[in-house]
Amino acid sequence: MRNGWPPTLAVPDGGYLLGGETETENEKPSGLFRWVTSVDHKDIGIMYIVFATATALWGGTDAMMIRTELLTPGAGPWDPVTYNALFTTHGLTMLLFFVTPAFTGIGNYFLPLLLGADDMAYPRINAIAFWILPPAYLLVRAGLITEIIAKALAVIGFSITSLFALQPPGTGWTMYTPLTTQMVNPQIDLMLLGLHLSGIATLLAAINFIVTIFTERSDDVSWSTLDIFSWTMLTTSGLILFAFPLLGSALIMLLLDRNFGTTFFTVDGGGPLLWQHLFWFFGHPEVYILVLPAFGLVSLILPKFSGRKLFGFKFIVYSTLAIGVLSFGVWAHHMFTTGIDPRIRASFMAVSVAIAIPSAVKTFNWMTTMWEGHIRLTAPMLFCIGGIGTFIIGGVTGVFLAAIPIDLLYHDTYYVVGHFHFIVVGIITFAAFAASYYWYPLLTGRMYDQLLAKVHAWLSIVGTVIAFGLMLINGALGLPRRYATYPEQFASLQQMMTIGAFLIFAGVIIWLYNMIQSYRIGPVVMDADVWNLKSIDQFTREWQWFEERLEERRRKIRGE
Ligand code: HEM
Ligand SMILES: [Cu+2]
Repeated sequence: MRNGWPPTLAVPDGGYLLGGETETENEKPSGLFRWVTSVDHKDIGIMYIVFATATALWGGTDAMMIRTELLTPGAGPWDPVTYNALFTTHGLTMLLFFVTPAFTGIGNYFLPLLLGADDMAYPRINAIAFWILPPAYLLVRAGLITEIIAKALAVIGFSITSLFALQPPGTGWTMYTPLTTQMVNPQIDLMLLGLHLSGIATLLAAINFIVTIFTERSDDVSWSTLDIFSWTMLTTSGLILFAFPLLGSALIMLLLDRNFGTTFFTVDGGGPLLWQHLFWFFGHPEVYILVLPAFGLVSLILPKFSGRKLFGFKFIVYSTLAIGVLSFGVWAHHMFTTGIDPRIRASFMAVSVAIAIPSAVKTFNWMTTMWEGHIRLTAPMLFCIGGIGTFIIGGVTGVFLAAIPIDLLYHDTYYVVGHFHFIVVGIITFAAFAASYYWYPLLTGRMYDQLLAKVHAWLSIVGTVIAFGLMLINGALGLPRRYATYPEQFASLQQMMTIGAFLIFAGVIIWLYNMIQSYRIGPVVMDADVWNLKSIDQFTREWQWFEERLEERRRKIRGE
């Protein structure tokens, strides 16, 4: 609690959550209607974040069920069909409905503030892009929902068997053909439609970001003074522009194959490999679409708690752009074992190894930023440092996988699962958590419980290293991924992985509690310089905006 203000003025303000302090915001309708009709970038940002939190919890439940099933070598408590559905929906949910909306939400809220813009370039399209997402997600999850409804009805004596027609999809998030063309389950069609719809939403949001950054910048924000997070969002949006239409087309082709007898992916047509080429030409850029905003957040937050400016700003921007370009040239490293021409394979190996260079540039710049700095180990900082550490492990294992001889051994083992989880849970989720703590005072006008936040950070770091570190080991020992059962000798390592996963999960529960409880009763922020950024000359634009709102509110209370 900062001094200087009488307690009567101690109402939370700034941030969006209390709303209603500028003229236009006073005219907003209240309650649910406000949210459904809002085109304000801050409201939409918050809705994205809430949506992403909900889907992450749902996808996280899948993960916990997967880990519970794997506690014992045999099948159970869930049967293998359910198990297949679990890793399918887990992957799709986390990649397309959690990470992407989470960063879109953070971008929506903060980009206009960082750019000095009034709003996004197309506020209405912004709202549409968001509102497409919930129905898209429900389509992907429809099987489970109808099943629950059917079971609930059965309890009260109604039996509607057609509600059981939709089986949860067991295709894997990569939806490889010929499996996906042959499975009769109609839920797969709904899933493909849902994914297509979500792709449209993602594209609309990306176009909005690009146009906003190009046209809505305030006069004093030039390309060289554009902040690092906006740079990464711009690059990510560019990748989306090229990658997602391709996914959309491939999904339509698959739907046509399934329902109208076309032969895009059948043996006498394009063949199953065509799907893999199309899918991974989307899929590899997609992993960078997910990770670049996380890089941006680490680059933005780390200097604030290192007491120094970001080292090599220009090179971080260049490396972002380089990753963006290169990421379209490596897709076949997911296909090394499919028997594609060895000469082509070798060139994909070269580019895949090369993409580690710009990644390493970032890592070294982050370390140099911390070098001889004044490190303050707040929760956002812990998550940044933890994220850099896990990214190093994820990146180095990626370089190993990019080497064809090693990939021939490790492909489709737990090693791959370990590799990408060090990145997707390691740096990506950690960066999102770092941002949630760093900007929490700005969003809510209150402070979170800092001790709980640090406990959360440590649980996440330790849990990640246990869960996914052991996956690397188990994979190297030859345990294949995606099976509901496994040989006895892997049992103890599997159980330890499950413990690691539950540590991460416990951290998430603490985070959720902290976010909600602090919003209700956390100490009110009276001074916009929550992190003492003025002293290190890093009191950036969004905090200045926050300070103005605090002042405005005070003038109002004083009746000026
Ligand atoms: C340093 C750069 C990286 C390299 C060289 C690299 C290399 C690879 C390779 C060769 C594979 C294929 C392994 C196999 O299936 O046999 C792979 C899989 C994967 N990587 Fe990476 N990777 C890198 C960074 C990343 C990043 C930044 C992400 C995520 C944001 C990521 C996410 C994934 C995913 C999701 C898969 C598995 C896809 C699947 O089969 O389900 N990788 N990586
Ligand atoms: Cu890849």
